[in-house]
Amino acid sequence: MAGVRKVLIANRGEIAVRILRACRELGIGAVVAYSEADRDSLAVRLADEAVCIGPAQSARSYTNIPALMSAALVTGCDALHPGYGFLAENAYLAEICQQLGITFVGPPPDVIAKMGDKAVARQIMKQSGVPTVPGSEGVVRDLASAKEAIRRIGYPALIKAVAGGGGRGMRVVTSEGELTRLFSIAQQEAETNFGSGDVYIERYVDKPRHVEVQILADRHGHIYAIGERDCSLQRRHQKLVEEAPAPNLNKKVRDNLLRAAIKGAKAVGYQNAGTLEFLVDASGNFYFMEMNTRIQVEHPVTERVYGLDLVAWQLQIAAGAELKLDNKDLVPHGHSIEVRITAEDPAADFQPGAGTVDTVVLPGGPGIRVDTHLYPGYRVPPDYDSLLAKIISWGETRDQAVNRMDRALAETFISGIPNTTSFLRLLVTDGGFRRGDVHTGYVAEFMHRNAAIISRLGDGLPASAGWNP
Ligand code: MV4
Repeated sequence: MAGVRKVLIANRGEIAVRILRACRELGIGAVVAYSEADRDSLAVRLADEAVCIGPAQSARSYTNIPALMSAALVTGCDALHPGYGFLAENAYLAEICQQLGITFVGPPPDVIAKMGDKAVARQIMKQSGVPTVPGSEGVVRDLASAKEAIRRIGYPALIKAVAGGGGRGMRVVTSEGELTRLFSIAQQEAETNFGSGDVYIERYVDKPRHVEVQILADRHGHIYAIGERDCSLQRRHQKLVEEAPAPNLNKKVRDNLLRAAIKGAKAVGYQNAGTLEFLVDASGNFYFMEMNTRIQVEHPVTERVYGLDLVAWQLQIAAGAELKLDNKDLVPHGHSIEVRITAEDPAADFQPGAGTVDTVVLPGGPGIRVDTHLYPGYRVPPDYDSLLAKIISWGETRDQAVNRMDRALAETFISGIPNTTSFLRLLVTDGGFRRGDVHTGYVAEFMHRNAAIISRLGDGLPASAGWNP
């Protein structure tokens, strides 16, 4: 056994607190690495030990590998947990950890590198029989090759920039005429925006759902799919709401999806916690998109319906423990929903805000969990992502989970900085969401339908009926 006795938490915000809690659950020591901007953070205040790794700018602190490694070595850590974001999917960090004898809490460096290259990941999945979106074999260089590729896959098709990502650099074409007009424009746009004019082509999946499968794999060959999450409610590729299990997913489709995910994870020699993302169309066809080699923001909904502590398992797996689960452990119990409260102003096109938190009233009661780094008087630095709190509800049924989320959001009150609490309450009480009628275009449609209400959120108008300040 590698053994893990003291972990460097190479992250900030709510996930640093989450990792710290997992360390405490396991009786492992923890050191919080923090930037100058995070000196007064909750993670630092709760930590046994904390070490400053540099200035606010993340390039000089949270993504500075020498600074992190020095922090780990001087504090005597034997493991490093990267959380999500920052260097969580950086193969070099995993590699350097290995060389310094520090256990990286994640998969081996070569697995991170392979899954980090989207073309390589897709190729490996395709070869091992995991469905991928039908498309061109690699880069399409000219119009003639584009026409040829689309002859096989049909219209509508999607031109994607190789160097794009996060939904940027995609162009739908619905006919050969449109392709002829747009192909060279798409190449030029790719060159201008991403520094490479390389594009490829895929069949366009209309109104897909984003469904992802949670993988947990130990270092002894045990590998499990811990169910799926639906993360279709996104705004500009930022997730707003996630849930487990995915609503209205045909049982056969679900079984095949989980089987495919296990097959893919086995094919890459996966270890630790990871996620395979799929697009699922209205007919139940699913296609591998990418694999995330980290713990994800939305992991709590899986924890809630499977009764597992995924972060604690990440640490135990890294320490060499065996993970043995029965079929009965792999049956979800009830339904769980997460919303992400961010420091953005929904009435001002979600403009991010920073500042000092005044009042924080967090929800509780049956079926509610809150993961947050907020406390009254906390100053939200402008330097990092805007996540403030995750509220996770649970119910025996999806309806109960939605009702409890509605109640929880009504109880929630955060003042001093803009936040999305009332917007999220409006969203989760919307009719389509209530029916589980979700897809990746849902939020855009919802915003359109509710533009008048959303533009006045924050004026204390609707959706804040619970807490009277
Ligand atoms: C697609 C697609 C439809 N058809 N590919 C957006 C982010 C990137 N990871 C993949 N994305 C998409 N790829 C084909 N062939 C629709 C999307 C998409 C999307 C995917 C997942 C979650 C939210 C999304 C929102 C808009 C578009």
